[in-house]
Amino acid sequence: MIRKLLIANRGEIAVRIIRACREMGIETVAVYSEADRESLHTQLADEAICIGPGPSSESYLNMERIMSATMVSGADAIHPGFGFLSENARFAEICEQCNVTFVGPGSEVIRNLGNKQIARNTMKAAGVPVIPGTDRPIPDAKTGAREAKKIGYPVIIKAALGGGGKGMRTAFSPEEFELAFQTAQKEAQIAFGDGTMYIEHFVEHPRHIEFQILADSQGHVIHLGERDCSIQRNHQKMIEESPSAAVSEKLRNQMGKAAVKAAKAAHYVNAGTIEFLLEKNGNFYFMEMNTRIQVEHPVTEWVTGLDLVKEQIRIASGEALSVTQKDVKIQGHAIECRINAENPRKNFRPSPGTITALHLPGGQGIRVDTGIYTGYRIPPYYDSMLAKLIVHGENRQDAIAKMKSALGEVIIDGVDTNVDYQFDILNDPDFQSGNLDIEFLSTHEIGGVRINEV
Ligand code: MV4
Repeated sequence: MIRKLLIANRGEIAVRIIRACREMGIETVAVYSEADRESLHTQLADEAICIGPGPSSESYLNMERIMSATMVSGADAIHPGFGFLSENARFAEICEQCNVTFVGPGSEVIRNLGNKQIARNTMKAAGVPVIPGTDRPIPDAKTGAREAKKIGYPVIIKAALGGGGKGMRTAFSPEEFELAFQTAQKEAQIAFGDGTMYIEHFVEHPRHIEFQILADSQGHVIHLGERDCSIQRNHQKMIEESPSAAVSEKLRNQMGKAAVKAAKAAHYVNAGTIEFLLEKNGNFYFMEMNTRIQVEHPVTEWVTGLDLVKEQIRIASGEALSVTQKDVKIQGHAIECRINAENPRKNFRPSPGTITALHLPGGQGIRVDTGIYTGYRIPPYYDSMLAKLIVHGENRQDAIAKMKSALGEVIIDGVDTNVDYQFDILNDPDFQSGNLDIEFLSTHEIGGVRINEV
């Protein structure tokens, strides 16, 4: 039983978690930095504890301070949200040692899935399709070049502790290999303190399709269908939708089965996400597994009718899943647009400042998850996402029309936002026909802006 839960996060996801707890009768403790004294999550929680100065390293990333706040408040559980400490195996381990329920999988599971090469090998052994590549760490460029030739060009060189694109380089020919390897390895060494590398064949123009799974401590594992997250820039997703225009009922069943197999192979418990690359011909491959609740979870909530944060908390309390696989029906179509304080015309430069006027859309089939309000001052320390606008329609076309209408209503004065840019993506003929892949934003001019290839 969880009586009191501490939210080790800020912004809209902290608010989202507080709301789930309130409905479940669980007391909430917010932690906040000095820059978040006036934030919505600080005000909405039953209790709030200041854990340090604005910079994340001195507050939301500081494990000692968060554990102190947990002990002082008497919270019996921690929800880490996303980002910050959410996928930190050491933090989950400290929770375990302190007898605090971590809302997420066990620390060993987080550690093994955090190593992308171990994860790849686990999935391959379990029969989940992986991209042809190396099964063992590649120590140097010379060994790598030999392996790359066997795999076949183009190849992608990845850091074992990578993810989110850091420590990753492509090589389209043997001539490009050595420099690509050295650059990727140096970056990995600096970013993760570990230069362990592996190599895969580089899949060109795939979609990013991820499957939401739920697994309870009794061994039940189900999937909740897919999200298409192909519209992204610099590994930051911009629009997510469920279902994907590229996934038929038959393919959903195939990929869903693989996702459940992947979760079981990892001994996974709680909510998780299996990322796949999907080729035009329907071939799909495991890429990585995320062990946190994700930003884009609301699109899955809307097409399945489930509350994923409540499911996470129930699972962490040792309860069984509230549904079985055959209860899961995908209904209608949901789209999420991330609204960021940034200027697309200035290379998406973040735009902190004060919100001087605000109107957010509403009405049937429209949901806004946010922590902003009129007069809110956006601190410069954290990421630029201000709100998530989520719509639900009977089908993809209806959902697109609803999203365009909703985006058209948004007023956020005082800072630059990507709202108009989002509107222009939804207006694009290729987006509308579902003709998209992970290169979409670098192969289309959106509102006069084309994103440079990374
Ligand atoms: C790939 C790939 C193509 N082929 N692996 C991006 C971050 C990390 N999750 C792995 N990533 C990729 N791995 C092979 N073998 C292309 C990407 C990739 C990507 C994947 C999903 C969404 C956007 C992306 C943008 C660039 C590269």
